[in-house]
Amino acid sequence: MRPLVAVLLSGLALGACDRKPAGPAATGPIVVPAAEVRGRQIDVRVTMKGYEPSRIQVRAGEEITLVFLRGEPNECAAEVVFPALGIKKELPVGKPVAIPIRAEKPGEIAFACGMDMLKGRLEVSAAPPI
Ligand SMILES: [Cu+2]
Repeated sequence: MRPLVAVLLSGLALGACDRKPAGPAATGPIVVPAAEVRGRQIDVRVTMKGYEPSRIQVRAGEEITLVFLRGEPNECAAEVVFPALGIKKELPVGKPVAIPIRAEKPGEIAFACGMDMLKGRLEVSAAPPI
């Protein structure tokens, strides 16, 4: 079921893609204070198309900081929720929000808007052998 949903969603995203700049900071790295970032910074832009990127590859045990930047005022995107991690954050328009995460186990960690309409996921792979 899950792969089918993913294919459908990515098809929708492609169909709606017109690559217009969505205001300030629509491209390039998102800037947040260094003190808010632990480990690898991964930028996620929130647009009417959803989360970009919506699939994020990490390794188990890796420390990452997702930096969300909501680029449009639609209320749908006003918060992001990671149900499995107990994380729920407001995303003010145009203000980057850093969310440090450490995925302990291989698998998937879903995130979504507060209405569960926009969806994304962390794809956590096993840590490489030492
Ligand atoms: Cu929503």
